[in-house]
Amino acid sequence: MAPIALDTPAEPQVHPVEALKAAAAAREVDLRQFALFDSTPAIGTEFLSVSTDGRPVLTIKEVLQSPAQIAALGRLVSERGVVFFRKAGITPEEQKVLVQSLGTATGKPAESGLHTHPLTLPGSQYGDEITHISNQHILSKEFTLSEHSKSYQRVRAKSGWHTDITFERVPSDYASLIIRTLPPGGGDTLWASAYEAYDRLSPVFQKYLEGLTATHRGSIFLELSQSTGLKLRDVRGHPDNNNDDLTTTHPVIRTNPVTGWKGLFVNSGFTIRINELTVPESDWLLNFLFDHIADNHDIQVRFRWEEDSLAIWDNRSTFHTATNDVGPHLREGTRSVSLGEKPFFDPNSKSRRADLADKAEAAAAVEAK
Ligand SMILES: O=C(O)CCC(=O)C(=O)O
Ligand SMILES: [Fe+2]
Repeated sequence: MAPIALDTPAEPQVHPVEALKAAAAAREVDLRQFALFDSTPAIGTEFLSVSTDGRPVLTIKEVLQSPAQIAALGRLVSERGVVFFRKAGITPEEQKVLVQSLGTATGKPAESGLHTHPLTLPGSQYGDEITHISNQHILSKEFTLSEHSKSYQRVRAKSGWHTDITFERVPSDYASLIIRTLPPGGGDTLWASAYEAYDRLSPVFQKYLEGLTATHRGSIFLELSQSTGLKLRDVRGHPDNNNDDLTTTHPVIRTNPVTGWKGLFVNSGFTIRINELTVPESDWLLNFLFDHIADNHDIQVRFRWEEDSLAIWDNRSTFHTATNDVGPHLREGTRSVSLGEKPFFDPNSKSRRADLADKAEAAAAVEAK
């Protein structure tokens, strides 16, 4: 079966082998020599700001100065889904440099830059390529949540799970977030692994999903544009991200070109339809998959923000959601989103578990010699 790549071009823009070569170069730097821990077996790695066991502390400022460490960090983020730094102390400008360099170092197409959100107002506080995240405003101080709460109301926390900007033809690879105004308590963010969500399905079900494609639409932003009269931005980090219907099609199972692993690529924020199914079948399947992501806390990590914490995630292979439990307190921050390749499914790619098992077996064989 040929790889499923949708819209144009038919072939993936980053060949997995090329991306894996770039990743192999990155492996020369082993970030595991630094003070860190894996948050859960499935997802998340956190770099410590104080070492308790003699391993050196790695700061994100040092990483930004080292092309080899940037490449290694890109690979680590893609493998672990999300990586955290405490006491990061970087500016919104540095967040932009960070995500753009992670993508470039791991082989993203030259045409893919930083995303400009469709509803970013010209002249906005942090420029076009930083999204202002706030529990009191939507995207910009002009849109208060109280005015636009109808489209933004979330009755059940689980409905907040999403992957960023999958309504774009060329969606995101890496993203970074810093919560700069902390509420007195709460406001945690959760991430879930798309690799592990795929691995939890039976082989028959996995195969079935591999043949499907889905429609993604930025409905909430279309509604906001209508209700405010604001024109959508039409060049959004890639020449192909210029459509004003904020609608596109992607494969349901996506290969991450950095790890070569398969992941589930539908999300309750933006995926509206499985194209090959009837509407009731599609609704049933999507609801099952959305629940699969939200209901399994052992494929998730929950992060408690502190002053200067930084999260960096791979949007190709994770889902995330904020926790809306801070009441009247302000919680706000800055997010930068880099664009990657056009999503593709490579039938020769592996699942995370299968690949890790093969690697463990190969390592055991070497040791036994
Ligand atoms: O506020 C948060 O914790 C997450 C917001 C979000 O979805 C994002 O930054 O992409
Ligand atoms: Fe998000």
